[in-house]
Amino acid sequence: MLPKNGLLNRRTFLAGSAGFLSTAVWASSQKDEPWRFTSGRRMSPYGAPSKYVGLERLQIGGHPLAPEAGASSTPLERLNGIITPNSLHFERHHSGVPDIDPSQHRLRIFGNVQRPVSFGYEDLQRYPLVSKVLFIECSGNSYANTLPTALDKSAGELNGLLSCAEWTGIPLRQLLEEAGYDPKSDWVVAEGADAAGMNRSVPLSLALEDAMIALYQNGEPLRAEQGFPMRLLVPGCEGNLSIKWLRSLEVRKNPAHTREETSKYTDLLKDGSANQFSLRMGVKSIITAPSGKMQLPDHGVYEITGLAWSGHGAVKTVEVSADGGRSWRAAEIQSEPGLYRPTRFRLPWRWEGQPAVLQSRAVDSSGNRQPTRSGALANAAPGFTYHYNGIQSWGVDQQGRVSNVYR
Ligand SMILES: Nc1nc2c(c(=O)[nH]1)N[C@H]1C(S)=C(S)[C@@H](COP(=O)(O)O)O[C@H]1N2
Ligand SMILES: [Mo]
Repeated sequence: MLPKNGLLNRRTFLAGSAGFLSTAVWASSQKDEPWRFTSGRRMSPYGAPSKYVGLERLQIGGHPLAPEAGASSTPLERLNGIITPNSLHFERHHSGVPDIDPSQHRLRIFGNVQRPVSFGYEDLQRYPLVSKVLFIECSGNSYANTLPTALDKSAGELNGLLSCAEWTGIPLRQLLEEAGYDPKSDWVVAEGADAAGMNRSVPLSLALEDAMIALYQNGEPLRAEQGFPMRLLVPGCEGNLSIKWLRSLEVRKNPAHTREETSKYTDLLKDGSANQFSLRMGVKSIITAPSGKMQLPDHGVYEITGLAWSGHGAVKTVEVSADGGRSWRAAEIQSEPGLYRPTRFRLPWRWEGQPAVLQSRAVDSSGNRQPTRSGALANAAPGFTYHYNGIQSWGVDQQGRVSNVYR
């Protein structure tokens, strides 16, 4: 009756068969619930997680000579749903987090425009704003899985340069139109106000299509780490393009060929050539539970769950395997699909001590399929680290210990 791979019908949980979850027991004692008998603490100006929930960004740390330059990742395995709380959004800073006084910050639009313009923070608040739920993924995300041996790390440590928020801001098109952009130009060069002066060339077509100047993140003003007072967001594209602490936009005929699009964030191929401006992030999915470094407590039914996203559209399907890719079953897509919006997928699985390799693979609305690890690395030069979207495999041994493996 039970399929050998343990994958169950996605409606099994709903069917509510008695005793299915062996964790349910009857406890009648009340004496261990002191909080029922005295008032709790009073209100607080800014909320914090329960002290029983220790949530932290992972791998916080940077360059040995300049520790403020580095990255921290989202603990994907500790979260659920699709939204990343602002305090846990991953960070990537090339020169640390600047402390910008919004009253002294301006956004300038110049170059091939009829009227160079500049906006203060307060000016931008007066525009009609739009909200979008979008992922940001660093193109260096999951690079550890391109290394020759699989590292024993958690889902967040390996793949947590990915976060998702509801961003609210002004469509960039509106500001470019106000400046009177030259339609014969092809690029907009965006620059940040951090000491790195990070700058990137954005195709004008993308800038006009759906890029935005974000002012709010999950309802509150942007966090300093995410670019306060304002950042560029180019949906679906590598995080590096979404310039934080945005101070200028120059409309130009040609790209600027900045450091971040020549020596970095390009894809070096086996034949010695390199792809430049490979901006969209490939279709990808990650099982967040059960996942690396976890321990399954007992035999029984588990929900396999994770996140899927694509820079080429919406996620269409996610399939899950428990036998390293020999057999697959469609997972339930739980969140409403949307462009560049991650989806949460779920599938019940029964584990009775059998060794297993858990995998997920996604297909997006443009027909792209997430490749296997070897497929994703097929054309890449050795040591290549950007835009890796191969299938993540989690091995489960007979003792229920889960770890990163290659298949
Ligand atoms: N000005 C500026 N913008 C920047 C960066 C930076 O260091 N400086 N880092 C980029 C990179 S590489 C990424 S992946 C994203 C990360 O955004 P986050 O820190 O909000 O997650 O911001 C991008 N924008
Ligand atoms: Mo990045």
